[in-house]
Amino acid sequence: MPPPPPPSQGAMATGAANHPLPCSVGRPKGTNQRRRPASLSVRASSDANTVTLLDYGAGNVRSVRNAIRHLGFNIRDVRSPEDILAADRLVFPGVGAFGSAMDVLNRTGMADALREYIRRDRPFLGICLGLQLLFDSSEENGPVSGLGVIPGVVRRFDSSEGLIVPHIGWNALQITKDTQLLQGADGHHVYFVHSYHALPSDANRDWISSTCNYGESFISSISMGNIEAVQFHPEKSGATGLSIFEKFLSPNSSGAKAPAHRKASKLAKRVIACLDVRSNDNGDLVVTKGDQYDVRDHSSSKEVRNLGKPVELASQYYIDGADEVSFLNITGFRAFPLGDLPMLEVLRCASEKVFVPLTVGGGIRDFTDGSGRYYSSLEVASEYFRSGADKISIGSDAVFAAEAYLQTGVKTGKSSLEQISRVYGNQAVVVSIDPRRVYVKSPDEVQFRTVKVSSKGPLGEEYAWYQCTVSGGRDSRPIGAYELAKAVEELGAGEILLNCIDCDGQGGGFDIDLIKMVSDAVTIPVIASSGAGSVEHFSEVFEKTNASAALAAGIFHRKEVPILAVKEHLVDSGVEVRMQ
Ligand code: 1PR
Repeated sequence: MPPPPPPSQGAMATGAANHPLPCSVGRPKGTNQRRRPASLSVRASSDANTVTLLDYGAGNVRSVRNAIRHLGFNIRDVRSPEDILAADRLVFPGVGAFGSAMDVLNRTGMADALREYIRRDRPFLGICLGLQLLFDSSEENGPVSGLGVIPGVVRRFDSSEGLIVPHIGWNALQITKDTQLLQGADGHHVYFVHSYHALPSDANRDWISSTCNYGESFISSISMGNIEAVQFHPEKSGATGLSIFEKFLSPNSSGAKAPAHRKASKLAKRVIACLDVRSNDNGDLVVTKGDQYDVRDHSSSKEVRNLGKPVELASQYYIDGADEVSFLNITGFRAFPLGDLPMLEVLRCASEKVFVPLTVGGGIRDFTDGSGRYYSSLEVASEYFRSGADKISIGSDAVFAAEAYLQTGVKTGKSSLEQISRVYGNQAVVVSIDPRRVYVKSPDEVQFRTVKVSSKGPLGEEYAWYQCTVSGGRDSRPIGAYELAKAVEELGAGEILLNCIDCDGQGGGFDIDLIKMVSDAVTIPVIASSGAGSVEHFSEVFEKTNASAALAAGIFHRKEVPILAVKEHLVDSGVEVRMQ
């Protein structure tokens, strides 16, 4: 298995360059031709149809490749500095940490080639770290010198006042310069994931084409002649992002987005569609859905409920406006996940069609297979990233890591959580918590954090603590959701997916007591999950808690509530969301 990329400060952890089999899902039978979007005309020469990609090997840029191909273009990879100078159109999706990226660019002679290419004003699009590297220097593990094309410095967001860092999610651009690239993007949200940002100053003012506000104003894009760069991820920004990409790849395209119905002004609350995936009794990989984690039908057949095909549903939710899609391989704890090749294929195919972030979880842990071969959790996660995941989610293994940490007070650096967040950045690591409510008469009865519950327990109990479980709710552990959340934040989690077994599949609303307790306790984003049954449940969770996102499964799979209805209701309730 190839080695993983070096640490990433904020660039997305994306899948690998190539995969062996073309994804046939959704293509005409008997062909693996990619479908050309209707808005693109057929190009006369193959060169006009080819874009050069600078993937300097520090990480995986699968999502960028998928977006370029989706728009009907071929990719030519840079192998030497000469390839940069020969490019007609160059895309530079920076991945990894600033310092290591500059090391590679300097060592290979690509830094000089890039400077020369930019000096010649040749078409260039930098993405995320690809924007930051243009500046004089970065404070990331530094100061470290950058390419020095644009005056200014790159600095970390200041979390000392409680600002949630990394900046993850859909935020609004303040467009300051009339550019072709951002035409039509005004008023739309685009997807950011980063901890460092370039600071606007008098010296770089002429370069700035948009800024964004998150705690402070930072540079979200630059434009000068043919040189463009964006801090956000157009390849993960849905139709708005693809339209921006298309305008760079095909400057005469009419890929302009329609004006936004409602103007984006700040970081949006996210609505996430979740697909619990497992094999049914016939061995087919299906999307299933449990009642309090029981996914078998209550009829005499006791079959695993089958609510659809994973790639088809994920693609539909993307079209319907989901801000993210999560796949949870719910039996991953039983078997070796890398043995589950259909799951990896699902991810590969979904990532070719879904241009918003994809999370995958289930079975991320160290594993020794039948022949004695040892696989680290990092290798498992790397395979998920290579297959198209932007984030991975850890359940059971994070509980064991947190328990050990709380017992000893020592961060060993060896847990899956610590290793994966060190290598891919904490923005790429979600911890999924599966707690069950335990009522108590008084907080003194337990050593774990309790809440005064909104509805009393069966014996009139006024308090509850939330006991964490592993193996899909099968085994209860001696740790509460509050304690777990705080511990995993310290160990490097970038986000928490907060389920509640009691509410799962019940449609009675999110567990507000639990979500408020946890989202008040941590400074990383919390995704509220389990129990959504109506649009009002979404506005309630955003009004009463600090959740950054709300996730639902059953109501979307059973087509009871469309994603659009959720978003329109949130807008009417004064909650900012991304509208397509
Ligand atoms: O422990 O690292 O292998 O990860 C396993 C992952 O699989 C965990 O994220 C765990 O939450 C999930 N999982 C395991 N068993 C089940 C099950 O249902 N039997 N699904 C399961 C968890 C919960 C939610 C669900 C929401 C929303 N599903 O993700 O989608 O509760 O549902 P709703 O809107 O219908 O109420 P590991």
